[in-house]
Amino acid sequence: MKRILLLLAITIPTLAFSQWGGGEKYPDLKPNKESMERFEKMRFGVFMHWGPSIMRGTSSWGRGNHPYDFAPRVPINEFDSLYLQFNPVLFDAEDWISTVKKAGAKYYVITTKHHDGFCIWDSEYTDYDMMSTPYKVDVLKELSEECEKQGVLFGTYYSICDWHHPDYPGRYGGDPRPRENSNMDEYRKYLYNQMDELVDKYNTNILWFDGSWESDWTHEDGMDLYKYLRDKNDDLIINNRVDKKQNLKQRTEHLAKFAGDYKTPEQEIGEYDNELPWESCMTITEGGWHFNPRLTIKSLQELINTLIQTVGGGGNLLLNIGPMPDGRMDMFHKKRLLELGAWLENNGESIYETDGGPFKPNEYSASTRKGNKIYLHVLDWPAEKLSIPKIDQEIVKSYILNGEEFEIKYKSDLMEVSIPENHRKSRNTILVFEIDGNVLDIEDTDPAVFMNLSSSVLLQEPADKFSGNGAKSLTNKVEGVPSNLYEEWLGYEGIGFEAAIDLSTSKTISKVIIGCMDNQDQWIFLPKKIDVLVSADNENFQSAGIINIDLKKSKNAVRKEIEIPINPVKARYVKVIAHSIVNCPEWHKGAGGKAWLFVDEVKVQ
Ligand code: FHN
Repeated sequence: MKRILLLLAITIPTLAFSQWGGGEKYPDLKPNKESMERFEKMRFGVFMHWGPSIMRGTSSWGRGNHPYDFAPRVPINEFDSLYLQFNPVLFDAEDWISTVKKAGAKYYVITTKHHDGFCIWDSEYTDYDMMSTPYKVDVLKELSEECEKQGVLFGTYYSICDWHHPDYPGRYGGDPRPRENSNMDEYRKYLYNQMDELVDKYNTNILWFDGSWESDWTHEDGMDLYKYLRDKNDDLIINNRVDKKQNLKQRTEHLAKFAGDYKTPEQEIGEYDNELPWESCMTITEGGWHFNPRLTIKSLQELINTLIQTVGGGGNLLLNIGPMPDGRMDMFHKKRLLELGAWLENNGESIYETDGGPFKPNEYSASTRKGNKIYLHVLDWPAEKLSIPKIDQEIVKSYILNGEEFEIKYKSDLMEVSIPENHRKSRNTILVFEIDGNVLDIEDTDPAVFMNLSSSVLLQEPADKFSGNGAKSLTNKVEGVPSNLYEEWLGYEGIGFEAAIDLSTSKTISKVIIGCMDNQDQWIFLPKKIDVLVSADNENFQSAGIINIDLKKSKNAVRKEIEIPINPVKARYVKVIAHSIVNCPEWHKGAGGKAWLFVDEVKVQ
């Protein structure tokens, strides 16, 4: 254990909870408080990815002979000529923005220039823009004016990397142009000139940067650009992708170093954080940012759950759709957005202007709060009784939003609530707790959980220091993160893990998933094997599934969801045995010493 504690002392830097903003070069340049508060209160925006690449059913990633199977390979000359056929004659800015508004979104971000370099506005600095297409309309101008007219906050996505521009050095898709012909200083001038256009002529409020990961753009560039923009217009909101390290979900430990006003987890719900602003950008389809008719659209339920768990975590949701080559919105995307808007029409008070918590999100619940009200969103009722961590403040009223009052049974440190099935709302039931005071004074607490959903019998006690939330860690639907060894994880030194889960009733099981950590720098390794056994009586168990895991060197600290496939079997008790490698391998710096096994969250499906 000393080794682990020693490493923890050395390797986890002190957290500098300063604001973001200009980064280490401009430490006094803080985000604009008013702009950020207004942005965070909006909670929901619509994102759009649109450009000539969609005529080949792809995005910038389809340009050239690239290594990715997710995008077709369009020869560079053909790709760079698509704009000559791009003629969205059915484009209608009024329809786009009124749909965004009816969706309940309060802000809007559109790709003005993606990695392929094509500009959807009339730029003075290039002919590779909308005015060179057969359509010859400055669509960005129309969208900006329409947002102004309809009271939707207008934002602009801009890719720093530009695989088309002759002065940008980065090359993609086997682009044969010699890097020596490029000139990054000249490209920076081009970029700054286009910033002037987007800010001064198109009145953007949000600079949503992307594509800063390539080495030609430096940390210094990111901080300088942030400073330049804020000097131009102090009200601007600028995301963290203006600088490096933008793909770190939780950049807490980099707060004082990098520039940016908010975090931008992508295609996932960001970690619970009511302190630092963050926004999850997600696609309305199963993957794919630009229009691609082959992609499945997500269900309304999934989108509502995503919105609730994002806002319940203290973040904004930026939901992306990809309009079609002819300028119309895909009718299915539009329908889904309007359905989401109808739900927000009735339930928006539990979303807009709220903070996340105090009950942290999990798979079937999340909470938001504002004024004297807590809104507990229950997304699913896998059992009758919901047990909620008791709060200190007195609850003066409790009712279903737009529904009946309900009773609370107080039990030691829990509040127990059961809502008759016929009173539960479809989509999700929102329980409102009114207190006598300000809900922001309430400490963040554990999530609400269902009684007897699965009381796990932990057969193997974890190490004292890494005992997470005890047995609850296995079934409270809260997932541990690699950056925090303490909160949720159960740690085992030199020994395996074993637990039996009581499903409370006999259920058909087809899959078991266990969360493990691979963090070899901290002596933490994945298990070498996992057995799953099932039983009807918690006495006689028989094997239901097994998986062997090859030991691989890894530099990263990651959470691994290990799935053990099961031939569907009915059982009430599920025993999971994760076999540790026991000793660190000979190639490891702790060769021969005891290896750790960290587990958390056993999901039985
Ligand atoms: O490569 C882009 C992708 O096309 C899309 O624009 C997303 C949206 O944030 N950003 C990059 C991938 O991380």
